[in-house]
Amino acid sequence: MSLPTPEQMKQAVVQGDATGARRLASALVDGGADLLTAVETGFAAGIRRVGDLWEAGDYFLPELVQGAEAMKAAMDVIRPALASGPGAASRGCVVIGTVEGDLHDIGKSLVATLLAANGYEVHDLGSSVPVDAFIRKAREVGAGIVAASALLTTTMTVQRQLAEAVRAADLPSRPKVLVGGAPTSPAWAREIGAYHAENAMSAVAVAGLMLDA
Ligand code: B1M
Repeated sequence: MSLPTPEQMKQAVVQGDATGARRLASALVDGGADLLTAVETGFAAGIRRVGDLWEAGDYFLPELVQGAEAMKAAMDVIRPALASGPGAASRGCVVIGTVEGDLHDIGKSLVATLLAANGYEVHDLGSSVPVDAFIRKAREVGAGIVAASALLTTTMTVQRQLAEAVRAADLPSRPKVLVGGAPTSPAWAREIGAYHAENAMSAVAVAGLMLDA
């Protein structure tokens, strides 16, 4: 049986077809596909297309929500398979979340999954996480990395507050801050004294560099 094509995956999300997206995701897992590439070229391309249609005024909020639900349905099938990655021994401890006021958690969850799959002990606080909650958890678990996602230009400023709060908290584990999400950039990360990763795969590489630095 042939594997689903990126176009089929993209269309399932664009059409908000959660059942179809779940079925395609199962076929990818069962067929031994390269799941990260499939997500990026298929389902994620679909959700970005939904965002473009919404921005153009062709889609309204219900279609945006349906697209996100289809994407999540696929990720619910794919995440456990991605999570069975190579690493077993802990390479470091990461506290991750999407910043307060921001409900976008698909990209953040992908980053969390890949970090866990690559041997990091990951504490995922979810979305709309207050700065205080990041700090409390980082203190509790002795995190080496505090990782924050932001998808809105209005919420990326919370990443600056977080970076400042982490420095001010003077935690015994001296965590470094990693930021990411569509509106962020390496220049933004430099400005706020943090590290930056463009996507989930590079987050794994950057986390390694951060802990070695
Ligand atoms: Co929202 N939304 N949304 N949305 N939404 C965007 C972000 C937007 C760009 C759409 C658009 O206008 N084209 C726009 C933001 C505009 C701006 O700020 N400049 C927008 C808006 C405006 C809004 C609302 C305000 C809409 C409204 O209510 N009027 C509202 C805000 C709600 C809130 O958060 N308070 C809203 C709501 C929603 C939904 C709830 C419907 C849904 C989210 C569901 C969910 O996540 N559970 C949603 C969605 C799905 C999107 C789009 C279409 C897709 C986001 C996504 O999941 N992408 C998005 C448009 C777009 O991105 N083009 C959009 C797929 C994901 C795999 O990619 O998240 O970029 P991404 O993650 C990547 C990288 O960025 C990186 O790695 C990931 C994997 O490669 N990365 C990191 C992410 N986090 C990282 C952290 C790291 C490292 C890398 O280290 C810590």
